Amino acid sequence: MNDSLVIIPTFNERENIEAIVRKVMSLPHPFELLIVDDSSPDGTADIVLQLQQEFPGRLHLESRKGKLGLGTAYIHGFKYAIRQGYRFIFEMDADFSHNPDDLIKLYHACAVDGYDMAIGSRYVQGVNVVNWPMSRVLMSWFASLYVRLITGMPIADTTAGFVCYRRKVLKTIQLNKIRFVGYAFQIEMKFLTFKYGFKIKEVPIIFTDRTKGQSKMSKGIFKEAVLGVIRMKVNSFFRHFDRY
Ligand SMILES: Nc1nc2c(ncn2[C@@H]2O[C@H](COP(=O)(O)OP(=O)(O)OP(=O)(O)O)[C@@H](O)[C@H]2O)c(=O)[nH]1
Ligand SMILES: [Mg+2]
Repeated sequence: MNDSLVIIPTFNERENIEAIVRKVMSLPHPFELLIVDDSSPDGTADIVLQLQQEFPGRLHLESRKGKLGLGTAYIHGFKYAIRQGYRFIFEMDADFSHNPDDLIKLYHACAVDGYDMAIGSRYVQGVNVVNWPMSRVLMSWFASLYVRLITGMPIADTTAGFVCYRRKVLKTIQLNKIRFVGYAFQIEMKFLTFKYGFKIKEVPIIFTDRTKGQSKMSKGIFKEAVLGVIRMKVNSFFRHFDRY
């Protein structure tokens, strides 16, 4: 078994899944991959099952019984990673918005430079987003600013979904207490990592809009986040963040 597990949640990613699996498998570091698929009606999981024969022991699949949200898919994956003993655990999208080559940079930040969390960040050096309409860039940037102001965490890209965690971070954060199920889950993970005093590094990356498959963004995501971030901050006043 290798020390690193990359978790990719999927819902209807038939057009991307084979290419992303092959790309990760071809990287110079022998990453293992866990696909957490929510019974995609387009048959994403069947493609993974086929590919498993080509990459025995390196490509893992967890299938859940319906679309249960990005956050819970990751928590499912994190628990799997802790059980299996991986030391470095990554989050990445299936749609090539995150360049798999950058996994090496995130790994380096944690495994060599000693950080506990490495964030593939769009906003740490200017704005590095390609092919998003200006409205979406602005929305994302202002969302990050809003979160930074409310939470006080010194992170430029608070909603980033391209992350490497050192095992002890995921073991310390009480995963069962994570409130958010959608994209705001990304904010909560960073907030908890920050509150527990772990060392966080933002690594500049270039984020590119998906070219294949469909977006799962919806307005409900914002509703969850806008008030949820305030609630999260208030709740933190009543919680102890001691590490044992
Ligand atoms: N398992 C699971 N995966 C999901 C769910 N929602 C989204 N995903 C996956 O999470 C990743 C990010 O979702 P995207 O739809 O790309 O979201 P986004 O990047 O904000 O939006 P676009 O890039 O515009 O599509 C992708 O790999 C999706 O397939 C879900 O409910 N369950
Ligand atoms: Mg995407």
